[in-house]
Amino acid sequence: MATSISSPEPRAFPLVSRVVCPHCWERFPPEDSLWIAEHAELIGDPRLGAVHTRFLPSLFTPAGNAIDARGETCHDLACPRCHLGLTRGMLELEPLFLSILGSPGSGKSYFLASATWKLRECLPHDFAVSFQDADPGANELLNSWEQNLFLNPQPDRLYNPQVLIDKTVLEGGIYDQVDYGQHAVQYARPYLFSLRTTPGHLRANKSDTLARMLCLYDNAGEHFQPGTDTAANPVTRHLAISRALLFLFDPTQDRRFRDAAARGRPPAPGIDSRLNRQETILNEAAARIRRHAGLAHNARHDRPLIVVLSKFDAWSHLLDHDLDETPWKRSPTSGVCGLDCDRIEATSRELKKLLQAHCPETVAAAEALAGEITYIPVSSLGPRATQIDLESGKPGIRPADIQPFWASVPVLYALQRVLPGLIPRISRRA
Ligand SMILES: Nc1nc2c(ncn2[C@@H]2O[C@H](COP(=O)(O)OP(=O)(O)OP(=O)(O)O)[C@@H](O)[C@H]2O)c(=O)[nH]1
Ligand SMILES: [Mg+2]
Ligand SMILES: [Zn+2]
Repeated sequence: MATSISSPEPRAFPLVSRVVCPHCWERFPPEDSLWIAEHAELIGDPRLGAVHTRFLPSLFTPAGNAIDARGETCHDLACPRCHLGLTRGMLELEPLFLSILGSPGSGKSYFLASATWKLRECLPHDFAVSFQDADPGANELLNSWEQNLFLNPQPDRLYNPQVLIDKTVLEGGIYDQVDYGQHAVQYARPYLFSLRTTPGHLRANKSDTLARMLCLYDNAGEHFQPGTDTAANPVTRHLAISRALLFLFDPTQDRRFRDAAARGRPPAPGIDSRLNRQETILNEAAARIRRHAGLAHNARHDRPLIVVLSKFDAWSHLLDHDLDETPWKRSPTSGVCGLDCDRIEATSRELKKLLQAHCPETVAAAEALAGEITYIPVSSLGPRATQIDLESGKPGIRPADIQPFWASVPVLYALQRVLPGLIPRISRRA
């Protein structure tokens, strides 16, 4: 039984003025958060069914933890609207939502796994920013993908790509069902990372203002197709509150681009035969953002749009020059790196020309949606990882050969655009 007092001690760390639930996107003051009972007999919640009861506490321990109706000290919080669990960091850090969208099979899940793996390395090492799982439970699936690709116990085996990372399903285990009485709603589970400056950072003394909770979502491509955004299935509504949009455009799903890449050379192994009209995804995203953010029907979104051209290993020869290095450099004076935005933006101009030549309607759809657009090439796997299995004749991926290319750059660039104090850009004059 816990020792109880009626109100908690003041916290040693400040809370945000408004929490944003990463499940249902409700905004509420931190003191409205519910607590999750811990006593084994306090089971049953009107919204979630047979889980520990959610409650608004009146008794707290001296350390500020709520005490449930059976006297057990509680540690976990929940959203007052959807009742789903909230990691404590959501109360302490401003959220930063980034949306990843793209057609089925465009490479979103592979990109997310490669990007987070690379960010874990370069953010602390090069930019003096810690990047950590804010809720290891919530990030479990993504962690297992990273493990399959980068820490695989049998790295020399050739794996079916869907064994390493399965196609993202449209319903089931990776979504949470909430019962609002009259209707049930399915929410997408967020992946949560805390971002904080570390002592070597140029603005380490401003660490509080630059710390963020990065919230990312991995939807199934089908969720971005017209007609799939409903009140019962609002799984893409993060689009409207995202600080930047990452649209994965897969050139290998466009016949004209694919034909240009294949001209005079053998087809890249492992590229499947599906073709998609990908600009429809962008047009639908634009309609959803305008609807949910309350914008006029032809208004441009004021957030950066990053068009991530995926599977660069399969079409890199269409770019005129080599892009071998990572686009950031260490400052000899400060010891931390700055992002080479000039280089990223020069590459973007070349990619835009390439897209305009092969699929101009995608450029037009991007320009109708956003005022600031950057095109960035990414390969989540690198040029050697995908090979044909000689026994089955099917494509496979050998983890030992995975070498992502620019996988972290879209997120680093998005962070630079929305939070320049956190990720500095290289200044040529300086
Ligand atoms: N060559 C190459 N293939 C890739 C790359 N990234 C992903 N792929 C292939 O593309 C397929 C689809 O990738 P996913 O990440 O599952 O695609 P998705 O966008 O998440 O698809 P949905 O979950 O259906 O929406 C994978 O099975 C990989 O074989 C890449 O960088 N290069
Ligand atoms: Mg997926
Ligand atoms: Zn909620």
